[in-house]
Amino acid sequence: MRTQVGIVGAGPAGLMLSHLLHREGIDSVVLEQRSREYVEKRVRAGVLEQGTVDLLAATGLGDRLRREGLVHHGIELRFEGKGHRVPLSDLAGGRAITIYGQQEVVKDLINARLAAGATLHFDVAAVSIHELHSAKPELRYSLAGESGRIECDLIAGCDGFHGIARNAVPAGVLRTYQRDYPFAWVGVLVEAPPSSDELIYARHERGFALHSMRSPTLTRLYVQCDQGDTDAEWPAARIWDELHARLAVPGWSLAEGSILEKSITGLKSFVVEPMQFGPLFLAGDAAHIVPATGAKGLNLAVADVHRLATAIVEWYRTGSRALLDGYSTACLERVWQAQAFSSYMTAMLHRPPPSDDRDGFEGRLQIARLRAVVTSRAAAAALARSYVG
Ligand code: FAS
Ligand code: PHB
Repeated sequence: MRTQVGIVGAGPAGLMLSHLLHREGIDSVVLEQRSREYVEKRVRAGVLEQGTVDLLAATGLGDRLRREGLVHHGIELRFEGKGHRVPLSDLAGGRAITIYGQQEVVKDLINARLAAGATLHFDVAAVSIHELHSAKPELRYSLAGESGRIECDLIAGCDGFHGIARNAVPAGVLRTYQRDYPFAWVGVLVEAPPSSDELIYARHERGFALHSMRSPTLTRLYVQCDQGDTDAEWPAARIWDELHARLAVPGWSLAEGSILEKSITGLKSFVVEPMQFGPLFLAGDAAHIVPATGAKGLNLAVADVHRLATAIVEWYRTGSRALLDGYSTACLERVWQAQAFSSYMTAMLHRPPPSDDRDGFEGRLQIARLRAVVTSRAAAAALARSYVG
């Protein structure tokens, strides 16, 4: 089998890349290890930056997003028992965020690709990448017990942090940067109307909490837990106790409801440089991970593949490799800005382990940074511009 671009992974990065290439008449094959049902059900990101929304809308994926997406013009920061609204759009040139679950983006992309007759294989096993030194790099895989090979011009590794694409690069070529945070998030999807119209980020002595949502009847909530905490250590009663305590401000209450989904997600910063090797290009979580505090993960993945698709189209149209050769450098500029913002938000809002803050200095710094944001328009504008992207 032959294709122009072989894509490993049908998450937001792989699907969006295939969609963008198709719109320019470039064919691709997408190989996904999980089932369609699995990837469409995975509850992950929820915040779309203005640029992501604009790209989805400009490429024919805006209908349901416009109907069901919740456009927000502000977020609330809560600390020391008080709430402070950050008017994002007023501070960031009118740009807004849209709440629209990652699984909805994935569903829209899969429907669009299948409607366009895409070669999109689910339940694919043993994907491997070969011949990166030749003009005909290859994907090999097993599907329904049959082994397959696809000769490609280019290969995109969109297979997330635990994928195989990064490992196809010869040893010694890639440099990795990593920070593992000593805490994680317990995330719950709750069948209850959101208790606030906007997102609430809360810094509390007991730990961080986040109030988000997915629809007028679905609330998405997170509480900071220790790295390594297990599902069993966080029964519903404990989750609700911590949410009520950490989000509390006078005159406000959090609506409870049945927990439809619960997961514990570690917080990590990770970057690999460069994000390309010969005909192999890494995009999204395959190349970088950001702590979810900045709501950047999904948006970075989309930004990567938008840049990659543009470069690939340029190469096929003109033969120029300039944009392809500059892909990694251009992406990493944005990646490190997102890392910096996500690290700033994470440090400002999460309770450090007591051993890392014996005298409470870190806690005082957090309050000082939060007070700066809610008293200085310049500080608030800097946060707003980074947050809306
Ligand atoms: P993805 O990981 O989404 O997709 C990679 C795909 O490749 C997967 O479908 C996987 O099955 C497939 N794959 C892997 N190995 C393969 C192989 N060998 N062969 C074939 N296919 C293979 N971001 C936020 O902004 N906010 C959040 O709240 C948030 N929560 C998250 C919670 C969790 C548990 C995780 C893991 C991530 C979360 N993220 C969040 C980040 C997340 O949204 C990612 O940034 C986003 O999924 C990136 O998309 P992709 O790069 O496509 O990677
Ligand atoms: C979410 O709604 O899932 C969400 C929102 C903001 C974040 C992280 C996750 O920073």
